[in-house]
Amino acid sequence: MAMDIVEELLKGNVLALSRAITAIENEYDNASEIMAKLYPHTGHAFVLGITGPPGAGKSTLTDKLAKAYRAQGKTVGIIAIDPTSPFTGGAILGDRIRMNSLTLDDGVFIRSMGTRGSLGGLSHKTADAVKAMDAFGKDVIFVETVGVGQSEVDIVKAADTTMVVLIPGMGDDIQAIKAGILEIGDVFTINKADHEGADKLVREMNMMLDLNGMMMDWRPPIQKVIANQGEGIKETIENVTNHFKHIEANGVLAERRTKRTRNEILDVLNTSIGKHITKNLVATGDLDKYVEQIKNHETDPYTVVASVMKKMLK
Ligand SMILES: Nc1nc2c(ncn2[C@@H]2O[C@H](COP(=O)(O)OP(=O)(O)O)[C@@H](O)[C@H]2O)c(=O)[nH]1
Ligand SMILES: [Mg+2]
Repeated sequence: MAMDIVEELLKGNVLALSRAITAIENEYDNASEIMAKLYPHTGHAFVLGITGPPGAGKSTLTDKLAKAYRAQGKTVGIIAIDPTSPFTGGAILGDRIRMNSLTLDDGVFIRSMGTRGSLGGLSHKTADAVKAMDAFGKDVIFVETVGVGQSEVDIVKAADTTMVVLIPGMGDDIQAIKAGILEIGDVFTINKADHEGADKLVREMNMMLDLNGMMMDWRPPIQKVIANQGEGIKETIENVTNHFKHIEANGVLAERRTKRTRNEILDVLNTSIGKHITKNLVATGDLDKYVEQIKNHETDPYTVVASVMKKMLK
């Protein structure tokens, strides 16, 4: 039984959506074809990136926000990225428990993507998984990712609006991640406002944003939240909605999407060229030949690559 994944996905078959994302994640041969067929059906979903340090309450917050969107009658997709675990276990299992109440709602689709030890290619895979959910018909898609390093910045580039979640008591950590969060945060959430130091953190964030914000036409709002008690959720949704409306009106959304498409072409191109050359190198036995030559100190990897490139691009 060969099920037509794309046809079934577009009909609303959850298993097909699941399989499509598995194909994307594992780079199966049919992944490109699936994406090509899904592409015309994308572009309707609102994509919300949620990032911040581990344990900040991102999953708890996602659970509450997702429920609020469901109450508005919107369908929800959630992609939880876990760069720490080489397997889709551990923290993801915790996420599942945190989002437990959602798993019974068939208007919500939750998918975790492990990085299997490397973040390479993950931003591209995440973007494709978002598209699969978009084509499936999800109205709002969450991308939850840990941290604010460059890899996470790349991942949240798939988002229309990015929320950075911070918590009190991070001490000097906030200084260290300052540059990263100012660059990517459209909306800030100070979660665990039941803990001491929330107001201080809000003040610090305000100061940072004021210093940074002279030239910005969007001043990222800062909202105190107690996610596990559902406090500040309504305001957070409002902030997110306002941001989306803002970028829709001033053309930034269109700009971001154009940039994304541009990067996508380059990404796919780089990957395909890389794969093509690698395959060829292995199939012809040239790779083994080069390894032998390097072992004998006759050449080095850099010279090898230079000559391979020269040959391939002729
Ligand atoms: N005190 C307090 N704990 C919270 C709050 N929000 C979440 N938590 C708890 O913080 C822990 C980590 O939450 P989680 O959502 O898994 O964080 P994530 O790693 O950012 O996804 C869990 O035990 C939550 O119950 C909050 O507002 N206040
Ligand atoms: Mg989480």
